[in-house]
Amino acid sequence: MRTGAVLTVGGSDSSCGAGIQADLKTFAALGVECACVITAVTAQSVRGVRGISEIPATFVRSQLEAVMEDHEIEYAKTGMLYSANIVNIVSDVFEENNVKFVLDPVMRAGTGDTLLNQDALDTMIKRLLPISSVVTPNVHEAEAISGVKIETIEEAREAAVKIAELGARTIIIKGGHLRPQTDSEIAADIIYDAEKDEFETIKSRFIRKEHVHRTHGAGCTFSAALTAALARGYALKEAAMLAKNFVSDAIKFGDVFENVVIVNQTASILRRAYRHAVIETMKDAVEQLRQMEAFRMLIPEVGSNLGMASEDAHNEYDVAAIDGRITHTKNGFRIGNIEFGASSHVARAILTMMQFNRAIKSAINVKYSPEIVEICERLFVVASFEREKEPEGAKTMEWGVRSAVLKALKEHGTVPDVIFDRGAVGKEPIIRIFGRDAVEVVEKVGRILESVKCNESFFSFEKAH
Ligand code: PXL
Repeated sequence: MRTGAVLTVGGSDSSCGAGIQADLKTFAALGVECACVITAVTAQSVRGVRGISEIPATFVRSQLEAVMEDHEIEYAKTGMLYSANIVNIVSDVFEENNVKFVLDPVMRAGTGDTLLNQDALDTMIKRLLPISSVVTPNVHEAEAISGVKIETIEEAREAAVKIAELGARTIIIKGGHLRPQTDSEIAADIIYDAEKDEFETIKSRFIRKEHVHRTHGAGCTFSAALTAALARGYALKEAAMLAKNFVSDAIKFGDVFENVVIVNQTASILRRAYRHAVIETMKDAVEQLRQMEAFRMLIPEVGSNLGMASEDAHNEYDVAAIDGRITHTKNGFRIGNIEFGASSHVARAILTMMQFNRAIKSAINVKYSPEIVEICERLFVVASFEREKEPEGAKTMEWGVRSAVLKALKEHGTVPDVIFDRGAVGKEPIIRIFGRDAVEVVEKVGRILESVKCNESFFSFEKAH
């Protein structure tokens, strides 16, 4: 039994932004099983291609045969094919096995370096174009294939018709390079269905980034996402829309390096997954907290807040917390809704802690009393800071948490579970309990409350308040 998979045939990009690496990251992000066949290995940095080592065409065939032994190819894509020999081998194998595929007619890297020899282009047009399901040239590639100079959307359509005359069934001309010509804020991808003689246009906003001249990996990412969507059973227009959204996110989340956006295929999907996981964990933690009636005793005047940061957190908006905090009611306490960006204090305490141990992503603030500190000291690693020593202009959470963590690291070799301060004029003293996630933090609260129950002196404290 062979398993289904999508296949990419292309070159290795040592910078990992484009090529086979971009394809595999895209396939992984979209959750499709995959296989890959390497045609050439490039040595490249963001500045350019230093060298290319071609894989012998016979070995490209071996790779294709090995892949087909295990996998039913649901859909394939081709990227950098480099030589006419390789184009011929890929054409032979795809023909023999009736492989449906997206032809991404990669010719040059963004730096201008050649990734397809001239005779290979001729062979690609002659042999691969007519058996492809979709061909996805950018403006430059469409010009090279069709011979039509493209400066307007009308000229892009004219080129698409020419490419169809060469045998292509469906042509998607990507509009990403058209802006300098059209000076428009809209990027339009043109889809031409040759059989129906119909055009569609997918419009989207250009993504603006400061000081950016170009992107690296966008073309490969688009064709890989398109291939995955087609394999999954999307109709062509919807597959193209998915691919377009996917590549837009990959550009938005890409890092800028030397004025080039290195697209990031996984950040957007991971961000959503991380945030979803945080909300689920927060819900569990809140449910557990609700069961702890005695938690009422631990709510400070300012209210309590429970927060948890997302794995990829950069700022307070990446930390979920309780909107409106946890506050006293007549007979118990009330917990607001869970929302990202709902806390400033607890969020900043967590973000500061994460600078020392990225795994500690959650905290709650509770009422200070010497008795609770004593219980914490029996159960956990505890550190403190003194507001009186805070330097002028410092932010309390950042400075306080930082100095307490540094003390704990020095004394215990680990970040603390608990950080307290005794307050100052107009500032309520607070205890903060940290943990890897919100459930662990609430479990720590539970352990404190268990100890409180066994602690006579605390009951007198409770009565007194
Ligand atoms: O983006 C086209 C491309 C395809 N394949 C490889 C590449 C590039 C661009 O740099 O390096 C291997």
